[in-house]
Amino acid sequence: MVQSGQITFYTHMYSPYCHRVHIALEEVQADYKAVTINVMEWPQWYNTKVNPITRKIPAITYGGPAAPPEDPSPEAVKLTESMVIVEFLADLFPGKLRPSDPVQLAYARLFVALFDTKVHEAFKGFFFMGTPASDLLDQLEGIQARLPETGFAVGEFSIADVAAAPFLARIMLLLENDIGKYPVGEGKKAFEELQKPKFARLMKYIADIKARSSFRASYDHAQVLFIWQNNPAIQRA
Ligand SMILES: N[C@@H](CCC(=O)N[C@@H](CS)C(=O)NCC(=O)O)C(=O)O
Repeated sequence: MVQSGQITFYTHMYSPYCHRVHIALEEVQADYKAVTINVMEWPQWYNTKVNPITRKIPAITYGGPAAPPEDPSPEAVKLTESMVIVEFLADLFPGKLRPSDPVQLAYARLFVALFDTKVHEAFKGFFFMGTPASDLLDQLEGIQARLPETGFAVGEFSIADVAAAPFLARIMLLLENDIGKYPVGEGKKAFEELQKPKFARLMKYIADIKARSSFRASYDHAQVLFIWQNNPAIQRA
């Protein structure tokens, strides 16, 4: 299959889940229109007309006749859940994002699952609840242990890296700037820990991700920093 209809991508720069879809759209070089959702004044039309299932971003509409983003055609396919959309894009653009070898594909999906469970839990714990950094660092060490000596998570760039990149970028950004509910200084301390030789492979992986054109096209460091600095959910009391 190839893209045969319009793609409207509902997103916001702060969201790591939206960022996954953005990276995938850039990787496959889809023809798409991005629509930023005002997360401070969540639009009712989004919940009723685009994503009544989870009412979360990201979402896409695919196909159907031309229509304004806030009133998509009933004929357009509506999809939500970041990795469902990423896998859909991998189907629309065969040969990209998925390794052809079934074992490597299974490993890629396992990597995604680790991010959606353990890394995400540790991310929420440290930045949103102020739990000790050790759990986050342990999870990052576990991720590092799964990486091959060189290249991306399963060699070629794949769905695994699409899933991981937004979280790794935000983890580094938040730590370096000491943003989060943990005690002052704990973020910078964890950031320094990650600069030690022990984490060299993970840091190289993150550098490779950030150098990728799909990442550069989908990430504005200053803007994401500003948004997270002002995110009320992770401000210290
Ligand atoms: N499992 C979902 C998570 C999506 C998600 O949590 N989106 C957040 C933004 S990062 C959201 O829309 N939050 C708004 C809300 O919960 O009202 C995915 O993979 O897409």
